[in-house]
Amino acid sequence: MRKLDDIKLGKFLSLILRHKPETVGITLDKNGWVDVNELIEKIKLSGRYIDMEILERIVRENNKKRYSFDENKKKIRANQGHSIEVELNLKEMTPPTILYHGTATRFLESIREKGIIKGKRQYVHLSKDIETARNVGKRHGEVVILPIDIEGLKKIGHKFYLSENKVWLSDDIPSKYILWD
Ligand code: HQG
Repeated sequence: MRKLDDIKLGKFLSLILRHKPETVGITLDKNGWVDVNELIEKIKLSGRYIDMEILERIVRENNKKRYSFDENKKKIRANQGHSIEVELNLKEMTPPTILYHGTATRFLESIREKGIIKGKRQYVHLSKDIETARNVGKRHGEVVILPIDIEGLKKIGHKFYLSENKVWLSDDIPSKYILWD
């Protein structure tokens, strides 16, 4: 069985818990949870070593706190970032006046035209500070930070949610609520 480091195993967990659980023959329940023992067994069957101690360490130490156990540590799920449909039962929250979206310059023309869209994910991801937004954006190329007019969006009834690991999530953002200059 292959022994992966925690970062590689964490990425594999993201694939399973957010995008393609079928990779290891798992289905998530409607709230995105999966049984911990089943997850461990199925990952092992895929040829990668994992046990409860490793899983607990990843949940505890993952740099973005991407995963959570339920209170009995019987189930696990990703806190956000899903491309498959799951109901996270996120609480609607009021964000600060401005949030930031980090993206790449190559997307700007399209964003100006269509606004910020969810694409494959369930929500648009927004950051509370510029530094976090920069880290999100630079994954895609030459980074650009777009401040978002939260007050304006609130006036039109736009909803915002804060994930367990403090990522602001929202629906598509029309171009006119991006503070372009
Ligand atoms: C862009 C990571 C063209 C959007 C991060 C982004 C985050 C458009 C890309 C989380 C567009 C989608 C999410 C439009 C939006 N035309 N491009 N109209 N509207 N885009 O990865 O926000 O490490 O799906 O700007 O830290 O980059 O996975 O979203 O650049 O929290 O935990 O399309 O993923 O977290 O890219 O990142 P993504 P994102 P994890």
